[in-house]
Amino acid sequence: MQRMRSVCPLDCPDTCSLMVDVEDGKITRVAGNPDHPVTKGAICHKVRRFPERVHHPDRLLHPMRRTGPKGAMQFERISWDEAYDEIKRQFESAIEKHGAESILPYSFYGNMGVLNAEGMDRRFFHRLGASRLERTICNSAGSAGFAYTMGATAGTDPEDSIYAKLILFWGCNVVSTNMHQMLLAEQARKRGAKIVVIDVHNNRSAKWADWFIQIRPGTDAALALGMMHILIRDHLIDEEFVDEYTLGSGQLKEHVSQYTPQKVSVTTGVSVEDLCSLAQLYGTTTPSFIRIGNGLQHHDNGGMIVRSIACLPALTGQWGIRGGGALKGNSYYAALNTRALQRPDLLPRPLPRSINMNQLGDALLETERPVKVLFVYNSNPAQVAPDQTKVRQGLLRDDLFTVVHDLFLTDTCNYADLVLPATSHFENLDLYKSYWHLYLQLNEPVISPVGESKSNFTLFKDLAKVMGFTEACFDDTEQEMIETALQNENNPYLRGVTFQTLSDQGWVKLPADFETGHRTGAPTPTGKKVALYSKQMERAGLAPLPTHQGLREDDHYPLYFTTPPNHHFLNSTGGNVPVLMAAERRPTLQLHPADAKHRNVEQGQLVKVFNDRGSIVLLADITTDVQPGLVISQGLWWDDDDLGYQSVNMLTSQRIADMGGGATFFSTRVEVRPLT
Ligand SMILES: Nc1nc2c(c(=O)[nH]1)N[C@H]1C(S)=C(S)[C@@H](COP(=O)(O)OP(=O)(O)OC[C@H]3O[C@@H](n4cnc5c(=O)[nH]c(N)nc54)[C@H](O)[C@@H]3O)O[C@H]1N2
Ligand SMILES: Nc1nc2c(c(=O)[nH]1)N[C@H]1C(S)=C(S)[C@@H](COP(=O)(O)OP(=O)(O)OC[C@H]3O[C@@H](n4cnc5c(=O)[nH]c(N)nc54)[C@H](O)[C@@H]3O)O[C@H]1N2
Ligand code: SF4
Ligand SMILES: [Mo]
Repeated sequence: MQRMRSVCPLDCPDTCSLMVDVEDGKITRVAGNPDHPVTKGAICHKVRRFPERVHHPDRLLHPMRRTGPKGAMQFERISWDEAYDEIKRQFESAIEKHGAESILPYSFYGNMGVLNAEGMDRRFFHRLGASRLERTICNSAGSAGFAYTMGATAGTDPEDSIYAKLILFWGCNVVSTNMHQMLLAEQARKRGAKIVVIDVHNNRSAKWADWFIQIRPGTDAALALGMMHILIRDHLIDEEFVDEYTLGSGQLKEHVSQYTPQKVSVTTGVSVEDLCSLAQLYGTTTPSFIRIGNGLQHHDNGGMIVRSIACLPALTGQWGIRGGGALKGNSYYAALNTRALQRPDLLPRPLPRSINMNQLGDALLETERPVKVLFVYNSNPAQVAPDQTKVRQGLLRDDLFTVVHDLFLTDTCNYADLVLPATSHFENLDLYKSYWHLYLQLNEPVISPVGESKSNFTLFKDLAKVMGFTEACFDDTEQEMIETALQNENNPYLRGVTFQTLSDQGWVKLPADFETGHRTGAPTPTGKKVALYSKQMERAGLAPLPTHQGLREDDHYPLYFTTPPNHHFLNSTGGNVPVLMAAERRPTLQLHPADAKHRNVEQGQLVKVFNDRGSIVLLADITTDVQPGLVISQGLWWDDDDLGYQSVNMLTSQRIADMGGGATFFSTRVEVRPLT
């Protein structure tokens, strides 16, 4: 038995360091690395069960070609050479008849490795001249809102949150989605901190917190503005900090006078009493730390919600105090040399069109400038993309050639013409950054590729040769690419970080300094000050001051429908691992007793959930964990014909959020009826 170091590749903020046991070329155990300062030996159940995923009996072992109609999951084995020949033929034919823009790559972060998620693939598709994809399905609205306010997606070092005396988890289900932030908050709690969760439902984190504040969907900006109103009214502002480090405080003070506690209470559903207590607690506790989640920004007004919350720490002078501040995402600190890594200079001029990944359905159904070849990797769009009725209608097109590179026959493979087997990250060399903690980590392979599987890196390097691309960048080895990526002169935090140190130590902590980092360092577009009033937003046609804006979904359907992740899957990853499925039991619809009674729905009954976009069947779970007017289904389950289950994204919209081209999954409205 050999015990080796690895990194968790999943799209999870924690980016854990792993210790992996390998026997006879197989992984027998995955555990948390006890030496890693953030992981500290603890990992989630999902990844402890990774041996069952990596050596799953359904793991794809060789390329396959479709033999039946689309949607019938009939394939025959072919060789890699045959697969490459076919891809080349399809690319060339699409380019000749419709131009290279008729080829669309579709990928996300199924594997967060820098080379495999946003490295050789980018070089390849840039050189090909394919349509560009805006990868906006996850955090882009909120990150844009945070950056407008703070100047960058840079917040508090989460390791410092142990010093906080008050922690707000705002639209963030940490117990399930960021477990090491929960463990750090536990340490803070032992030192006397109070933990508050602000959420639309009483989720696992709300149950663990000291105080749960239930809020109506999409009204968090109003709550933040109500807090500002009270902070100003009760003289709880750090005037010195505000004068020195913010812009537009006069305008903000005048603006928030309209957000009276009574008015905010009506909008948010939070009582005046709770609102005042929260504002006073926030205004009188130092250090205070806000972990801003992704859930609250999957809304029409998601950018503005995060932008509004991001103003709070500046008003009470929390930046520059160890343990104070806020964190939406920390990707800024680990900014790599993306120009060298991804080679955007290989793109043709004029630049190819760019397609928002949240509007895949429309893109596939577009006939003027059609997509003729869709190339999917690191993602499962037939589950995760909104408005599945349209997505699947598009995927079913006979004149669309679809390639899917994955480890399993996902629901997307169901529509593929070619399926290509992908390695797991345990089989690759790659570099990992985190969008939460400040460690860069190197992942070296611990087993050889399973079957004939290839990494994304190898696949796109091979395809470059197949297509006859002669640029030297397609000869790079993994190590060369990592070395290139680390050379970013514009990022002082990367100075001195080398492949060798990463290989020797496994990780390096980026030396972000909480004092200079935030008091003056955040390179804001408004002269290194926190933009309470944002001229940049004004220029972009957005409200320059934090503002509550309503959701845009047609209110023809009475119930809000929110579909956040569950505890045991990672998006749709893990939805085919029996032990994880068993832990989640079944896809359910949680609804409040009043809403159930009104519709004659009984506990455990099958219900139809529908709107104009589609209709799905779920098992009713009647509970006061949700508020009246809101129904919740957790987790992105795989389609199951026996259960009659289809993706919750049948009901969600391709509508784009107010900023960053973000997704609006949680602004959906539906009606529910007992299934007859
Ligand atoms: N176990 C597990 N962990 C994961 C994932 C997973 O699928 N499973 N996915 C990973 C990924 S890709 C991401 S982006 C993160 C997401 O993790 P988080 O940042 O925690 O975001 P969500 O879980 O989407 O939503 C958090 C909470 O916000 C609530 N919410 C919805 N609308 C609102 C609102 O208007 N206001 C407020 N205050 N709350 C609202 C949701 O119901 C949910 O309880 O988790 C990562 N980690
Ligand atoms: N209704 C609703 N929809 C949502 C969300 C929600 O909360 N509610 N969350 C949204 C968010 S925040 C996100 S981030 C997206 C996530 O959407 P995706 O990124 O598509 O996430 P997954 O469903 O995990 O699919 C990742 C796929 O990549 C594959 N994969 C893993 N490693 C590799 C590799 O090395 N190579 C290749 N080729 N494939 C690999 C996995 O097997 C898996 O099938 O979903 C979004 N969709
Ligand atoms: S999914 Fe998240 S918590 Fe689980 S092992 Fe991976 S990084 Fe750690
Ligand atoms: Mo995400």
